[in-house]
Amino acid sequence: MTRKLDVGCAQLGPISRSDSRAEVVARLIALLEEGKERGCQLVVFPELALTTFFPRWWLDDQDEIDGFYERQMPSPETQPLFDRARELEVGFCIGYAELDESGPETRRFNTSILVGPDGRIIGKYRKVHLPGHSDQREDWDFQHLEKHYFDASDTGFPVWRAFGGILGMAICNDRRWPETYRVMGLQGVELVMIGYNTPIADPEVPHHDHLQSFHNHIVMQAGAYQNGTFVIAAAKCGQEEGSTMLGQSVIVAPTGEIVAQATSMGDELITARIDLDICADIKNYMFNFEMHRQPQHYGLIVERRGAVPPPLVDQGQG
Ligand code: CDT
Repeated sequence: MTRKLDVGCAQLGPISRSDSRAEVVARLIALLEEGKERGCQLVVFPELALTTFFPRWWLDDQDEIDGFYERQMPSPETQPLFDRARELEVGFCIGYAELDESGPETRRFNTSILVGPDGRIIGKYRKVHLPGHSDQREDWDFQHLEKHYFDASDTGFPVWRAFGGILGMAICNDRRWPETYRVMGLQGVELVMIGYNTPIADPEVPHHDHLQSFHNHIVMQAGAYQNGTFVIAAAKCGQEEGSTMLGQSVIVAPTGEIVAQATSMGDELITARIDLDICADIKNYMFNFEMHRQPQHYGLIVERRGAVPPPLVDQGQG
């Protein structure tokens, strides 16, 4: 049985604060339909793909805040996307803000789901690495308030057998952390689906703004290679409410090579035929975990959170 999969990475241009779900869902369906025309079996959409990237603002109006979250998935507004996926027999992965009222306390997550070609949800992932800050920074043009708007993940990094392979998800800042890929790599992941919203201007380190694209790609190329997995990463990009968001969505091979890359700063579908069997070239050789890993030396990775340098000692003259 062949394990070749035709995949699409659906980059999205800006979404305005005032855009309705219906307007956004129409754009997603257009990309899904283009994916079908181009032979895709699976299309990956960005993080928080249904709304503008609202964590850039400290908002006071609770009704407006709640309006950025989904209380159910699919909802009446998003159902057309699921229906179209089922009609086209194209699966998808999509990120959204999730409001979970199933327990005693309301919880809010930065979430993504994997949907099969039958329109049914296969798996759900809730973002582990929430970047930015939780306090208001009034003097910044754009803040990064994910720690304010979202709760910590309770999913970890699961993987699912789907589309003939082993698939996992990560969301934006997760892609910068080697642990993200390695935890899935240890479950044999062959395709990691990522959505991202990365503002180019970072008020903490403005002298790094010119490195955003370099950092974006280097982390995913390394994660792919070191774990022998494909990566599909879809950006929400362009001038969104005055904030310039990074584009350059990519599909990365297990060798670390970029096999497709978006060239616009708007809605754009890039595609590739990926052969999941080539993951084994890496998994069975250079990064053969069973043969070469030495976990007895890696304890600090899970025991310690922050770096603790050794104490300063007088090293004498000799
Ligand atoms: N959405 C998201 O996770 N964005 C972050 C920006 C971090 S700047 C505080 C990213 O890693 O791209």
